[in-house]
Amino acid sequence: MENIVFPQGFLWGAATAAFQVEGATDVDGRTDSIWDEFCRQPGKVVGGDCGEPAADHYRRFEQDVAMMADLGLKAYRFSIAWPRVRPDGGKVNQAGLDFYKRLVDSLLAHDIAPWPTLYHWDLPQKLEEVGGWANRDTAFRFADYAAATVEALGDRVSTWTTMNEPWCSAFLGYAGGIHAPGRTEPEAAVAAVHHLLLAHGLATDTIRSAQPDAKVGITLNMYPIIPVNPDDPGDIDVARRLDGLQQRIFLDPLLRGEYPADIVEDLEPFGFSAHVKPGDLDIISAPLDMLGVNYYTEHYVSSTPDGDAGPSPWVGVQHASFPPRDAPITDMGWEVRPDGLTTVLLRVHNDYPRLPLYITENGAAFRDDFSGTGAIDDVDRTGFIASHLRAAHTAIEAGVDLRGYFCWSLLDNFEWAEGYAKRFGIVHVDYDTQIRTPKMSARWYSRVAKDNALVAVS
Ligand code: IFM
Repeated sequence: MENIVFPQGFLWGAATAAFQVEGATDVDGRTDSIWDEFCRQPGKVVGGDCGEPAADHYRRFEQDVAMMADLGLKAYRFSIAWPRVRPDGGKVNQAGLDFYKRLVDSLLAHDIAPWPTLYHWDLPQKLEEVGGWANRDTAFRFADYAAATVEALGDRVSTWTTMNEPWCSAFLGYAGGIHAPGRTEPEAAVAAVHHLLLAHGLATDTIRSAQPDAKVGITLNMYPIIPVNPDDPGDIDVARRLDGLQQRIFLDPLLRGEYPADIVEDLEPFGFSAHVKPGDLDIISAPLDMLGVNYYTEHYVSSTPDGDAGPSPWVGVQHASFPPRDAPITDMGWEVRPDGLTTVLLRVHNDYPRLPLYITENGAAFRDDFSGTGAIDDVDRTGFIASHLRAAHTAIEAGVDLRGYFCWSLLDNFEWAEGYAKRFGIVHVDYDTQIRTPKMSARWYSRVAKDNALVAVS
């Protein structure tokens, strides 16, 4: 095995999200999120499943935290459920906050740093009923929710992430319709982009006012977007547009204080700039302490129509396609492209003002089988993580200020529109018994975390 050692203090963690693992969706005052409502609609989620019981993390968090400690993890990235803390987006619910206090206390007792994300897609359904993220007011409601959460947990939490992957919330949720709330309204999607960013900026200010020494960041999902035919002007233009919609429409306002001009122009037919009010970009571009990068694969795009693919999440681009190439694929159908992680990290490093980076998600769904001995030897997943850690290390050697890695996911969980069919966990969850079984990837990752170095897969 090559000698790949990570910088001293590199943070090794694992990630989950509230709706994907907690279960207990109707206890202690929690009310519906957009995902509870979306799952009830026939045909939206594979198997017709929902966030119940998920991995029952709400009731089993003590066991899960102890397991993380055994694995030697030093940080846990989880999300806080808005509909627990402010059910229906309204009054503060102490019982909801108390759950997160217990979780955070347990983490601290095990010397695991809590890394909460305030929004991982579970908008209170009542707020959706008055427009959701297409409504500017939702950004202010988010700041209220952030204020209540920071007031309750600020004495125990020092690192806050405002949002996870706003691209998914805006484009999959409001244009593609394949995530909650299932809308296929491009105009609403572009409004949502701006309001999610505004919500991030308002919450950042709220957190800093309440807790001046807090570290604040946001997590984006990033992919190299590559034209299938690099000599075809149509493919090149689709790649430009999609890169703009995937990456630059978030990175530029956050880190440069302006939206990319070409994308603003592309989105004019959908009324984008009408949502941007004086002063908004100053709020959105408040300095950050870190940026979270979620990476899974590369996207190859073409301007050639690929049949009736349904409503496009790519506003204004109907015919982008992602043809399969000659590469291994995961159970999600995603190509395994570790080099793309190096590309993404270098891109942020080179094109934007420098700030500490963390890989806040990376991992893979594969089918897992118990061997005769009752173990799960998930060689594919272990190899996936190893190859991506190598790619991350290459970026560090090239000068990228990468400070940590969170594998997705600690536990098998509810994979959104895919239901429970796809397993990303390094720990297997039997959804009938809720028995947890660390897979080979967990045992291997534990050694990596303890050694702060890549170790041989065995
Ligand atoms: O499960 C999701 C997670 O909620 C957000 N990032 C991508 C993961 C895998 O699809």
